[in-house]
Amino acid sequence: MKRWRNAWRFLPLLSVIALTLTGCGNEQLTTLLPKGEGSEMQFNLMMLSLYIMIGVFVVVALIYTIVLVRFRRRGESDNEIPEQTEGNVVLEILWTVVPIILLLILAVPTVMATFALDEGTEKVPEGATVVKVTAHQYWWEFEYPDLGVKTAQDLYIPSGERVYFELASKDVLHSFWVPTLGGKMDTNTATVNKMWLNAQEPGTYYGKCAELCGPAHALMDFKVIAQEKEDFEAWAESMKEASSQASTDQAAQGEEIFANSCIGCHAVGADGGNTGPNLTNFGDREKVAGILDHTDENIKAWIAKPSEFKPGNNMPAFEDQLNDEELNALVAYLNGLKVEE
Ligand code: HEC
Ligand SMILES: [Cu+2]
Repeated sequence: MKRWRNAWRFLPLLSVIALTLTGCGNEQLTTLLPKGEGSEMQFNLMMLSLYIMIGVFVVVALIYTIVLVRFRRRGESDNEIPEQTEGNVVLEILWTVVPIILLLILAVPTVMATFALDEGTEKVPEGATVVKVTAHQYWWEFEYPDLGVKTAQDLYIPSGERVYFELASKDVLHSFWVPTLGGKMDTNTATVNKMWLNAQEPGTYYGKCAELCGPAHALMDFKVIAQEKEDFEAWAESMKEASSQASTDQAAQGEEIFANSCIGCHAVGADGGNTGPNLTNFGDREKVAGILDHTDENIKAWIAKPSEFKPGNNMPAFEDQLNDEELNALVAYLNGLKVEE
């Protein structure tokens, strides 16, 4: 008895741990604060099963407690054995039928949601935005085939409508996941997987790779930037017209270095390779390589030695080839690559 009384002393500690852990979330990266049509459907299914589980738990715990109290042995002299029952038709029907009903309540909406989440992916409705997503170790490429636009890291979509995705991978298995909006779905090398997302409000949502894909898997982050339809269309328009014209001498020097050392892997506008992320709107990005704060220092550090930040990634280090002045020139050029004001 004494030992149990002492156990209560841990209650404050447990509450502190619980409170601290509730702070370990990010509202742009959670399934529990859904901001998308798909994630809301999934959240409702989760809550439905939670309520059913709580209901079952309460009933079972209640019966358990009643039996425990009512049929307990009352002192030394209590040697009476309660009435023994064997087989009870009513009870057996009850505990067979009730779970069947509960499973039906769970199964019907689950199956319906499963089909609803796949709706339209085979035959995309007229006028909908389609995005081809290609996962690479360890970055994301986004192409809008109908708009003739390509970008990376930041996925721009119109809000308030379903956007259709064709998901594939360039190298190994990855998985595309934007917890706040819905998903997730694997990206494969041989097949194209399809899904849609619908961000109900404009905003920035975080995405992650959800399939272990190599040493920098945990750093394979991206962002979804959902905008009002006209803002999105304006963005796509300016992406098409984006010019890589350097505006200062320093940036012009950077452009030249870029044309010599980088363009084979990185495209700006329509020109360049796609071994690395398209940098047409690099200056608009909040992060460098999806993970580092967008500061001049971080850009330089990244170009000098990318593997320092993302182990095993496919960009070579330039620390031995470029001096500080050249790195500064590159930064000036890269930061000038903007399409948004
Ligand atoms: C062999 C191909 C290759 C070359 C050459 C190359 N890169 Fe990269 N670069 C990559 C890859 C791959 C990534 C993506 C790394 C990752 O996130 O896993 C990348 C990422 C980047 C990023 C981050 C992009 C973003 O969207 O945040 C910058 C900036 C960058 N490279 C600049 C340069 C510059 C400047 C040069 C030339 C000095 C250069 N790269 C040369 C392959 C290359
Ligand atoms: Cu991955």
